[in-house]
Amino acid sequence: MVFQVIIKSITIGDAEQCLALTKRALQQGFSAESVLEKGLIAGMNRVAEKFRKQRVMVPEVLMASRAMHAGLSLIEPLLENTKKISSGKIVMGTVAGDLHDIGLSLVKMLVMATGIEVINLGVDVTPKKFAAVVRKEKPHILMMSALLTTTMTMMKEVIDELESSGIRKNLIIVVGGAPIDAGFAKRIGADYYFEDAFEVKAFLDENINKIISKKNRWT
Ligand code: B12
Repeated sequence: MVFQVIIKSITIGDAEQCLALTKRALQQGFSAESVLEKGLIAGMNRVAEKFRKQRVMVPEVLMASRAMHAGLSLIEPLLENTKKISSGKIVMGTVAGDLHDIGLSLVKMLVMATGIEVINLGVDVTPKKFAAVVRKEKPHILMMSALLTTTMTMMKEVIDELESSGIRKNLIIVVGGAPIDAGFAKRIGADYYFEDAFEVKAFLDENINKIISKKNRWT
C-alpha cells in the first residue's frame, strides 16, 4: 500500500523517496487530503512516537521533517486550490523565542484542507506582530503554537497585547503544542486547546460555518 511506503520513507528520512511516493499516490488517484493524513502526518507521528520512546534522536527527527516537507511541497498547491468553501480566515504562528514549526505545518495543512484561508506567520512571532497582523487581517481565529515550557507563557503575553489593543473580543483563540493542555489554555484566557491537527480539523469541520455566520464582530 502506497501509504505504508510513504510512512517508511519519512521514518528513514528519505526526502527524494517521499517526494516520489507522494507523487505516485496522487497519480493513483488518492486525494491530497488522504495522502496528507494517511501518509505524511502518519509518518511524522510515527517518528514523534519513536522520539518519545527514545528510539530516535533529534537529527533523525529533522531528516524525517525534511522528507515530510518534500511530500508537502506537492500537497500544498493542491490544498491552496481547494475551493474556498467558507470565507473563514485563520492567522497562526509559533510564539516568540520558539523555533519549532513541524507541528504547526501539519496543523496548517489540515486547516487548509477544510477550505479556510490560512495566514501562517511562521516561528518566533512576537506579541506585537501577532496583534498587528490580527488588526490588519481581521481573522475569525488566531492559532498559537509553543513547544517549549519556557515559551508557552508567551501565549498569555499575546492575549494581553490583543486585550490592551482592544481586539481580543473579536477573536477565537486556539492554542496547542506538546507542553500545552486544556487547563493552561483556560488559565491564560484562550478559548480552545486541541491536542493535534486532527482535533483542530474536526472542530473546524463542525463549527466554522457557525463561527462565520455570527454577526461580523469586527464591524
Ligand atoms: C524537532 C525538534 C527540534 C528542532 C525543531 C525544528 C523545527 N523546524 O521545528 C530543533 C533542533 C531546531 C529544536 C531545537 C530546540 N529544542 Co526541540 N524538539 C524537537 C522534537 C524532537 C520534535 C518536535 C516535533 O516536531 N514533533 C513532531 C510534531 C508533529 O509534533 P508537535 O510539534 O507536538 O505538534 C503536534 C501537536 O503538539 C499539535 N500542535 C502543535 N502546534 C499546535 C498549534 C495549535 C494551535 C494546535 C491546536 C495544535 C498544535 O499538533 C501537532 C500535529 O498533530 C521535540 C521532542 C518532542 N517529543 O516533541 C523537541 C523538544 C520540543 N525540544 C526541546 C528543546 C529543549 C529544544 C532546545 C531548547 C534545545 C537546545 N538546547 O538548543 C531548542 C530550542 C530552539 C528554540 N528556540 O525553539 C524540548 C522541550 C523541553 C521543554 N519541556 O521545554 C523537547 C520536548 C525535547 C526534549 N525532550 O527535551 N528542537
